[in-house]
Amino acid sequence: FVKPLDIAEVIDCLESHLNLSQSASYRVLIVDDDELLARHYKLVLEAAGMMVEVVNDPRQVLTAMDSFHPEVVLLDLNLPTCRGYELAQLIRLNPAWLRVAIAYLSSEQDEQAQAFAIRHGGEDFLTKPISDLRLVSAVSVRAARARQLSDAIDRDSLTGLLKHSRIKEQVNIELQRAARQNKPVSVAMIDLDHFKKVNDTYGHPVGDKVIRALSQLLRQRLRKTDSIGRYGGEEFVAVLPECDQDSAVTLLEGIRESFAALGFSVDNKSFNVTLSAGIATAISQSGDVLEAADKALYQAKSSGRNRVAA
Ligand code: GH3
Ligand code: MG
Ligand code: MG
Ligand code: MG
Repeated sequence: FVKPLDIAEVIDCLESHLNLSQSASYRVLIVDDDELLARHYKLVLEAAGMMVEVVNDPRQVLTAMDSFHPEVVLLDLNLPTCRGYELAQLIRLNPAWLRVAIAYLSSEQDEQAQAFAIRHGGEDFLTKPISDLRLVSAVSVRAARARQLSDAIDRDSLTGLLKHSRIKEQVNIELQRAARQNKPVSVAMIDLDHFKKVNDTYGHPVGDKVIRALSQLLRQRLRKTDSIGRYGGEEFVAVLPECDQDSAVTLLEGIRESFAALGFSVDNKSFNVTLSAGIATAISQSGDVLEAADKALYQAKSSGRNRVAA
């Protein structure tokens, strides 16, 4: 005898085993011409903390992919103007959507038809009718997996911060957004001072700890909408949307001070490490902000280190 589970229990269970959480708010795109049913799925998934968009007309799928950036796509197979697997194929043609998990959610019972669909772009076949419980479990497991893979590609393993290429991309995305909205965006380039000496004196593993400590501090201090990347070995880039130069300087001054006050210790010896930061702010689309931040960082270094320059 197996005790029937309720949704709350399953979500609890998923949270503890897969490190899922409601705050993860996975993004799910539902493609189904049955408006009522799609709305029901949406409500169920939203109740489990996910962000859901519904597309009833297959012609709007690519636009929704572009604007909503789903992590999981649930595709109906029988649609008015096409078959679901054709949409799966279309999605798979674009490398930008490589990481999206595609599952069919259809009342198709024929195994041949299901297998055919799976050979054409989707990875999985969920059959209707589906219980709320099955839907939530199936989608959250796939979303968690998709995000894990995505993070493995985008994030640095020592710090969990965005890798070089991704943070550069993020700078451009935020610059474009800022120009569109006519708002400022600031970029900070942060570099540890005399870090070679830290490694030479205390060893590379201790140096790694210092790098991790700074990344943790940055994560704590920055906003949810900010992005942080490990730009190089002991060099970091923070992108701060809707943050003007004065606010960016104040923020980085606070971080600089807190970091300098952090004590590290090895074999009863304790030491401190400082950082320097360069800040550049773009108001409307202007020159290379990263380059400007780098120049400011150079200023901070050459005028004595342990300071913020803009
Ligand atoms: P400056 O104040 O001018 O920045 O001096 P610096 O010694 O920090 O100079 P530089 O930026 O040239 O040196 C960076 C050092 O950081 C060199 C490298 O050994 C060390 N480093 C880079 N990546 C890592 C890492 O992942 N772990 C550790 N422990 N050290 C690293
Ligand atoms: Mg249908
Ligand atoms: Mg350095
Ligand atoms: Mg450096």
